[in-house]
Amino acid sequence: MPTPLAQEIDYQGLPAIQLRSPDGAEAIVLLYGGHLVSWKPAGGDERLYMSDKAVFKPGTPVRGGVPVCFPQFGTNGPLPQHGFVRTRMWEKVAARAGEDFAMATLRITDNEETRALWPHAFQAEISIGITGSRIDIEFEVENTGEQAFEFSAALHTYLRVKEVEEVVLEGLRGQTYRNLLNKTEVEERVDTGVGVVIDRETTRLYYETENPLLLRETQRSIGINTENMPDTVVWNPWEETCANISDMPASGFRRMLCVEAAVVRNPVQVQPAQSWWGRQTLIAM
Ligand code: TA6
Repeated sequence: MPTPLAQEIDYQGLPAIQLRSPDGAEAIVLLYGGHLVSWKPAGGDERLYMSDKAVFKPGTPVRGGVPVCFPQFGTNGPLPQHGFVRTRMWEKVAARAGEDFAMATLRITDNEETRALWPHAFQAEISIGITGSRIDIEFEVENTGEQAFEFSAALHTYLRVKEVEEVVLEGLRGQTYRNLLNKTEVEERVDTGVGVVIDRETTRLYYETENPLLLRETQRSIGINTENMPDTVVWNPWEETCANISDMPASGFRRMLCVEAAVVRNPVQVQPAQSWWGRQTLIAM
């Protein structure tokens, strides 16, 4: 039986926590960004995409894994794209391995720098829990100030796939989505396909999606469940946009599909001393 562990390591020059549950599931989360960079279910291969050209330097978002987007998703507001917590250091709150799991919790709190961008007192935590073929990624936000605030957020999960043209994302049929590629007007459609296939640049915000979603590959699948994160973003840059992303190899778009648990359409409001949480669960099959 593999030795369970929850230990601090160096990952690409950055402090990180490595988790291993007794059944052999493994994960690595960076203190930078509270960013999950690796997940291997028990007895399985890596299931998160990480770009070969990812930059591991404070200030630059890491291309792959699970970036935490908060308190703004995308460019929909005055903040930097996807907010500011993905490019800041978090601190370790807890990390342990038990009889059938391993888990870590990391925290980020407002400071002078964040208040200059977003004038609110907050505490946010990311908790990663692994066991067997399952990973739970839970994001919690507490309002520690005296004024209510509003935010949008996403767990911008980059799933690793063998060949993106061979995958089908099931569970979105009949759901309304907004095509975010159309920047000039709001273009909303209802998905009528049996499954979403990726054969072009795709950036869709699906509203209020249902559980579970299933990302099916030829030989394997991933089940995706969310709680309190009602929207789902599906992103693949495809060839041309990928060629313009400096931290992604030219063929990188073939090895990934982002299926993001998000709360975007109706931003979350948090009153003073109240908190909110959302979760994405992945099950490897
Ligand atoms: O979630 C989809 C998206 O907002 C895309 O529009 C694309 O820009 C992507 O995220 C990556 O964003 P990033 O800032 O990490 O390059």
